[in-house]
Amino acid sequence: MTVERTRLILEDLEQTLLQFMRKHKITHDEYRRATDILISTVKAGEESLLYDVFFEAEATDIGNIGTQGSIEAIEGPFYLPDAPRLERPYVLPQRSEEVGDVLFFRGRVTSTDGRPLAGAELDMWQADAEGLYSNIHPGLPAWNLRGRFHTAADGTFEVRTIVPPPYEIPKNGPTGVVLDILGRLFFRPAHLHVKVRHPQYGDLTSQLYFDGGEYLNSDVASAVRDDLVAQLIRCDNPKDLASRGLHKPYFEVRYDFVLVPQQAENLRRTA
Ligand code: MBD
Ligand code: FE
Repeated sequence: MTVERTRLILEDLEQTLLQFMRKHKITHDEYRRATDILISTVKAGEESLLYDVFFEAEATDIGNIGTQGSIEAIEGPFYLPDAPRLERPYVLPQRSEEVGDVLFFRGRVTSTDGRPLAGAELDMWQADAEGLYSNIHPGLPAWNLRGRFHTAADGTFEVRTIVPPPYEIPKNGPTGVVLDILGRLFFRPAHLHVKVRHPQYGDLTSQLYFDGGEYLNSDVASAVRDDLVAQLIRCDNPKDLASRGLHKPYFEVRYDFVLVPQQAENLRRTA
């Protein structure tokens, strides 16, 4: 982002908001209420939640225009860098009795020209069965259900985790207060977050939803896109269970990522 562009956008934002204030004859009390709400998001530990729920999907849609690769999804407020690096066979860090159905997430990472990408890093994070994110919400082990791992020589990956539940926005915080005033639903459909990285390619922030799941059509963050909805397949075949060493039915979800070479990505973004 150049200094010129930053100035242009800030000036337009200023003019747009001043016009909006005149249009609604915003009083000083109303002005102060607005700044109080914005300040209280930080005090409530909802640093980015309010903004991501209302505005992040628009930015990803704009960024996805004309891409040759997999579309981006909203990052949301709960990504943290430096998650644990996992060893094969990959299993997201979890408690010994982690609640939730076992899920194998697998797929392949390729370049836009179809070549499989070995050594691409996947950086995953998700909610536990109660809808809580580790290192954000209290009461969970550090880095629970967060981890980084790599694709194999043929570009494939597989990681074991649990099927996440839908996520409910906290009712008592400032984001909840705003949603309540607007009469909105508080839910996001169940989802997996993942960033995909490779040195010669642009980073991709994705998020996968499950076909047939609740709230796909009423996401409070308006962030579900058809390309991000994957089939959740239930597996109860005794042979598969035995080969996985499992005694209960489990689930599989498959998603293939297409990364755009860095040079082509830079050209598109500045076009
Ligand atoms: C989430 O888990 C999330 O991904 C977003 C965008 C907002 C709130 C919670
Ligand atoms: Fe999330």
